[in-house]
Amino acid sequence: MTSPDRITKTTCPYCGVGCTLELHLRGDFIHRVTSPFESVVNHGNLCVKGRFGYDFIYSPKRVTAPMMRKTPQRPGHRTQAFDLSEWREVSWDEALDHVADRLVEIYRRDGSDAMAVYSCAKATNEDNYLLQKLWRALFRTNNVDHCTRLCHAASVTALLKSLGTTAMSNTAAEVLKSDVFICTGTNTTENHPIIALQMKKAIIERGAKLIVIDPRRIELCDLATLWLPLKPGTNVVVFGAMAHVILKEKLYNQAFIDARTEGFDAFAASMEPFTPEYAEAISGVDRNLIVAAARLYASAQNGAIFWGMGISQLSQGTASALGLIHLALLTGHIGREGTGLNPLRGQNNVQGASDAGAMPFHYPGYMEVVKDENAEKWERAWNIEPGGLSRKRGLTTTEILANAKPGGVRSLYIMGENPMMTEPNLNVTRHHMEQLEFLVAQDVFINESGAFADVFLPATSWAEKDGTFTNTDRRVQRVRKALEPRGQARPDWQILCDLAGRLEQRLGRPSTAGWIYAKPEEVFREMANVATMLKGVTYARLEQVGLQYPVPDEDHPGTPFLFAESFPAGRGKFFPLEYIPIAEPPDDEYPFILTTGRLLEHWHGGSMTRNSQLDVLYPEARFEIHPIDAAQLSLKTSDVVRVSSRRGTVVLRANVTEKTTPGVVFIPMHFVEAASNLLTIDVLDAQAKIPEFKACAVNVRIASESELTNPGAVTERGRY
Ligand SMILES: Nc1nc2c(c(=O)[nH]1)N[C@H]1C(S)=C(S)[C@@H](COP(=O)(O)OP(=O)(O)OC[C@H]3O[C@@H](n4cnc5c(=O)[nH]c(N)nc54)[C@H](O)[C@@H]3O)O[C@H]1N2
Ligand SMILES: Nc1nc2c(c(=O)[nH]1)N[C@H]1C(S)=C(S)[C@@H](COP(=O)(O)OP(=O)(O)OC[C@H]3O[C@@H](n4cnc5c(=O)[nH]c(N)nc54)[C@H](O)[C@@H]3O)O[C@H]1N2
Ligand code: SF4
Ligand SMILES: [Mo]
Repeated sequence: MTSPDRITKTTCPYCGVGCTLELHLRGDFIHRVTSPFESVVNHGNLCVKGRFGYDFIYSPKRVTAPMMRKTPQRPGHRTQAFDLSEWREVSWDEALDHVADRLVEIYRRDGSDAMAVYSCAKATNEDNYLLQKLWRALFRTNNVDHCTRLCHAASVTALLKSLGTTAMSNTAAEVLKSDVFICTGTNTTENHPIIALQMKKAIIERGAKLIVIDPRRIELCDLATLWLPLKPGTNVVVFGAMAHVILKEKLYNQAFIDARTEGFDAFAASMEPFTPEYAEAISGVDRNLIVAAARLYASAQNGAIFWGMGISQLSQGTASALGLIHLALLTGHIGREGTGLNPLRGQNNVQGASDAGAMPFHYPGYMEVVKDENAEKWERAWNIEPGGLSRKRGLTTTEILANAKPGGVRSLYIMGENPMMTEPNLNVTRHHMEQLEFLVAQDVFINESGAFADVFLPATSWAEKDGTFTNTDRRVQRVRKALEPRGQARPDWQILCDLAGRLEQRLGRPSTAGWIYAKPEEVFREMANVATMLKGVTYARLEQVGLQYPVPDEDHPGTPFLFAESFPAGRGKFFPLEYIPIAEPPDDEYPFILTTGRLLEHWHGGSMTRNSQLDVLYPEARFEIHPIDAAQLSLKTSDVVRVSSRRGTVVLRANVTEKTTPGVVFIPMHFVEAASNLLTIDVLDAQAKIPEFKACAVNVRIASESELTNPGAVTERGRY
């Protein structure tokens, strides 16, 4: 093997586990990725994405020069341009001046409500902090959001309501101290593979017992003591029935309930109807399995709960997450090592982007925008006149696009997101995108959304910049520059500072010198001085190993688990719950429930992994259907099927597999040729505004090979 001329230690750009990477470099090329055995998060283990998924940065499809559309785009007539011949390469000055001119023109004409931005959970804390600062400080709007809205929004809403905080309560590796744990709505082996390794170790080496509650036969079922295969969207009933059993059999922890919670009586009364018999009728799970799961979890010494998108991406997402929080409050399985409530965060830096204030209701550090005292703190920090910052909650991602119309949102700036693959009901999303007056995309690739833009600004990837990411267990870790930027690409934070200077000038806002930073470390300091949970985090301290916030001062060692003494909300709150079925149940015309999700080898809309060698491992979308259903349709693996919902159609090859359950079919979300979001429904959870990605009704017809070029495709081209 060729020896490297240097090795750069950094953090994986894919998932929220936050594994440490060592990039082995020769000149300009990463020729190998390893991980040090002593890495705290992953002990030298990496999944296929961390090990082999880095090469998208060298893809010939990557765009590394600023670009402007040749044909001016008009609202209502905006089109997608994938072919670079439809773009004109321009200088950074021309691109940024144009962006500044157009944004200021729209702001002067239509005011703050016309301005909106999508921030980026792939980018660093520093990038995200600056983006929200820019729109808040200069355009006086809170219309700032990012993919967390499509992700754990319901978990966050439920955790805030009940406990007063949002992050995972424990360190993922503490599963090794749990004797019983629940995995529900998380396909952990594919989506958080290194945490799944720790779970397997807990079971195999430490004898822990696992309860899986999931409609699909995910890999962890092989190691589970109990698997409860519920129908999609019936979480509230199953968790309610578990609570019912715990209440009826008096398996709850009275001392904990008395000392640490409130609202128990009303909650207990609301659980009366949730008998195991009723739950079996609604969810399809054998009542005995529900009783056994309740007993096993309640009788644990250290019971932990891990969950993912199967909980939050439903119109009853908030209620589903509350159902889990209730189980922990009932049994007192929280506030100790190896117990707790663990929503596994998805993107490498979704926790950090949220902490950094890339959200419409909160400043950095979860300070609510509607409260004067919070706005005043940031007015002082950003040298803004008193009363200058908006006290009005901004729009969420889905609301931003839905408001793209005259009198509503007119300009959108997208830093590293791809709504044209990742929002629900893409035909409607496309219509909204077309209505925008001005659209900027700042990304590594011109993705399906950037193809609609007026201006494309080339950002560097994680390997070409410095900064920090915050992983799923609140661990702030360093990202280190290993390579010079490709072409003319620039780090997000630099692009934003350059743009901000131009905007300040045009807006005539007092120059605060607030946009001049020598390095990301200075950006981090500015944020941590006000967002006090990060106060004790410094780059110097992160040099060796990450720190888990809260870190209130520079001597504080970090906080591996939360709630030992109390909850930020004081007492943990129970809420009465009722069950509401999914918005679109199956019927004669659309007899299957479609659930969508992920594959180990791919990432969301595919910009990164489909431009990587990983695409060779899993090159084509597959439609998963159970053998019983396949037999009725006379369908075999590799046959071509046409799958339709009331909103759209995709054509793809079938995979007949017991990984799914009868009546439930699955399409991964990664493939533009068969974009699952053409089918999904855009109903939202009323409280968290998260779409119901996990359940809609579809029908299935056998199709011919020639139909494989997708009739409802969101893009004109086959793929990147
Ligand atoms: N390889 C890879 N890894 C990733 C990602 C990726 O794109 N690719 N994305 C990252 C991101 S942003 C996220 S948010 C995470 C997501 O990680 P997961 O939450 O594991 O993601 P999904 O694949 O959406 O799987 C959700 C699980 O919920 C189950 N489910 C579906 N409906 C229901 C239901 O009604 N009730 C219950 N209890 N379960 C249900 C599904 O069967 C599936 O097992 O993954 C992260 N990791
Ligand atoms: N049907 C269905 N839809 C879903 C889901 C589902 O389960 N089913 N899950 C939802 C969830 S949980 C999530 S999190 C969303 C994800 O939704 P998105 O965030 O929209 O998806 P990504 O494909 O991860 O988009 C990230 C973009 O960032 C770019 N990028 C990478 N690094 C950088 C960088 O350093 N700087 C900049 N500027 N850009 C960068 C990539 O090229 C890519 O285009 O999808 C949601 N959509
Ligand atoms: S588990 Fe997540 S962080 Fe670790 S290597 Fe895989 S994708 Fe990267
Ligand atoms: Mo996510």
